[in-house]
Amino acid sequence: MKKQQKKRTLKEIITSPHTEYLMEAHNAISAKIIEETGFSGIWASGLTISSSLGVRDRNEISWTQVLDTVEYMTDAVDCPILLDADTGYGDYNSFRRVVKKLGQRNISGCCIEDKIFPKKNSFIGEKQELASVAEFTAKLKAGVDSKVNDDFVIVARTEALISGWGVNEALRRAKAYYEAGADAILIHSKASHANEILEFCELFDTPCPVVIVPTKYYNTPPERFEQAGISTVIWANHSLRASVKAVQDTAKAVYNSKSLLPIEKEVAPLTEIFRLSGEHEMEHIEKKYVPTLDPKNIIFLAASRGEYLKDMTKKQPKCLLEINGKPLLQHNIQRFRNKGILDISVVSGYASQQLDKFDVRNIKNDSYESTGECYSLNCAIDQLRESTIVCYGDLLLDEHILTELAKDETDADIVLYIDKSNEKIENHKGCFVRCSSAFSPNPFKDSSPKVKSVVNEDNTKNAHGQWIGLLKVTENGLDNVKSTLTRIIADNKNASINDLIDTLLKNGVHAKCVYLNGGWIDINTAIDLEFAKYSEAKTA
Ligand code: SPV
Ligand code: MG
Repeated sequence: MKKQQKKRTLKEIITSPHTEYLMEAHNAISAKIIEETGFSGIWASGLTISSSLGVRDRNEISWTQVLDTVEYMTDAVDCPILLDADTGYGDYNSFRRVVKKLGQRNISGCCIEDKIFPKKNSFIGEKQELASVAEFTAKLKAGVDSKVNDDFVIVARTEALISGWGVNEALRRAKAYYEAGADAILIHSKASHANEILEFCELFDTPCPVVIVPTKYYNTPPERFEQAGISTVIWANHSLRASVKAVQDTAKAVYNSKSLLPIEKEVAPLTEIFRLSGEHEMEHIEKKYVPTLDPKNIIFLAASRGEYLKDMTKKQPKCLLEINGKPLLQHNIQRFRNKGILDISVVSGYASQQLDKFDVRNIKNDSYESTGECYSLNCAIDQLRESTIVCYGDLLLDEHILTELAKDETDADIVLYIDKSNEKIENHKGCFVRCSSAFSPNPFKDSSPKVKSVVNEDNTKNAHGQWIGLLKVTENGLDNVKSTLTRIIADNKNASINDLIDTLLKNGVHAKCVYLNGGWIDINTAIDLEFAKYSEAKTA
């Protein structure tokens, strides 16, 4: 498995000679936005992760729930994340496991503060109790010993100023934490000016990076921090606060107007949400892993009445003959849809309006009585696209033939489905053909036979088989098939698909032969229909 490498390590950031800036995020989408804005890294804030989950900043969620959240965040970005790990979620032993797990999950570092578990947010109440230096340094040491990689950063945060112990106590603690192995010291303050922070920086004569959180002394110009040699500034909660305000304003406007009109232009477009969640990658990923649905669309040629069926097709076309409670066309529609071929056209002629009720494209050949199959196919020429199946509307195909169709990949121009039998079938319209080799059960013999020529009806003994009434036009052959079709019907409006195949083969088209051994019925007579009912009942 490939391990995600961060663009820069958190260690590089905290030890850089310039002041660096981290901004808060509380979930993956906010992390992504912060990274794209250009921030060196992300502060995964305990306060905002908790409150975005609707709970208080008092260790109300478990540390594994924090870990899960921050894992989504780190997966979404290439910049490092510093997790606010509160007090380490317990004693030194809990912290050992936290450090190990964070490292394993590709979080760049964590910050722990010298308060007592369960902690409270620094801006709540006064004089919060601090952990002893001995206890906290032991916890730090245990964390340092549990790092799973050397780049993992442990920031030690002292709340000495927050709890009112003054700069000297903060310095004493910071020095001890550094000596215990902390990679940086976070000195926190809730004063509205930066005086105590700047004083701390001046007196802190330890070669240890200093991190600050100017939530309350926000009016200090950034140059002051830079002059003071501060390593890293954290904007600790502003993504959440910005989104809370934006959601409140939007919700209010929609609620009051009962309309999206006032806000539609103010909110991020949906395309932006798709972009942030990485939707664009799917096109490439789908190409790599999802087998293309080949073919994509089908044209049924179903214009004829089917006069051999006499009264049965007096009021309806042949493709609507009922087979075990369902019209033949419905059987076909369902079967092809199940194979992912959703784009279905039917060229109708006799009683064409009866096909309107089906959920397919009904293309009417109004001259069906005086024209042939090529003319019908030409009526659907706009639907003849790369990888299109053309199928007689009176064919009923076994499941295995459809599976064959769906998986078949080829660089041929057309694919012809050929039954290996050369026995004449009464009224079946498909032509007899010769191929580059006869059907063989030995797959090594000729694994890609080609159809070479159409054989005269009177000489079928020479044929390798007969075309069943099913073909596929591939991307390679599309232009050739279309132009040949146009030429043929300009000459002869009654031309059949056999004529089209014959002309294409004579012109040297590359026609792949897929041999079949039964598994299809061309319904032309009452006997065919009974046989179709019988075989459907058997497979149902
Ligand atoms: C946080 O963002 O959760 C912090 C910073 O710890 S503060 O809220 O200032 O304590
Ligand atoms: Mg916090």
